[in-house]
Amino acid sequence: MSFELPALPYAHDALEPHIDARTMEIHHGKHHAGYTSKLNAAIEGTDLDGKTIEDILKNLDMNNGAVRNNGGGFYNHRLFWEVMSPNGGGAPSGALADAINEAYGSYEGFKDAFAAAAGTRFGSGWAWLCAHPGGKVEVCSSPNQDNPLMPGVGCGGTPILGIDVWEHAYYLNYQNRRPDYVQAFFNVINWDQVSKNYEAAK
Ligand code: MN3
Repeated sequence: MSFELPALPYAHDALEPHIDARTMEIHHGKHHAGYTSKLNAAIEGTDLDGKTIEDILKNLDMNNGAVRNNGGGFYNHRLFWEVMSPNGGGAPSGALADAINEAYGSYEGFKDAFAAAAGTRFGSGWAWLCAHPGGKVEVCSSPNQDNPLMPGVGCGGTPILGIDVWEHAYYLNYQNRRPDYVQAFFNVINWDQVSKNYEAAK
């Protein structure tokens, strides 16, 4: 059994002007495809073959660089495409909004915390909103293609929302202006999907 590159749930240009079509083409068709094929090569014939990606990451040997980088890359980007939508933006609602308000005071408080995590992650990595068992939510960040499912990474919850802050995610359109990209990301967040992820994870 091998992992397959998931199809984008919208057209390459659907997130413009916030994320440009060329970035999406390269990011999905080259970067994510590369992580997927390298993950398959890394697990082929090992005892990881046939396991779910969540199982692989939760029980990861962090010294296994090929699975750490490419398994993380496979999982992280799959989540990333899913939590964006051309009909996104706005604010969370329901139980997720309650949990965000509990943790950060308000949606604006959450935005500040998330943007700070994304903005201060040095070099390449991700910022996350994670859910803990019981329903508490927490913002954290991680380097490279690590994510909080992996042992000892970030806040240790289940990622329900993530933003890729590698330069390949924004450089064509935003160059070095990572904060502008992060602010634009709030306009495409698919809160319906993030709520579903929250219900599944908490
Ligand atoms: Mn990426």
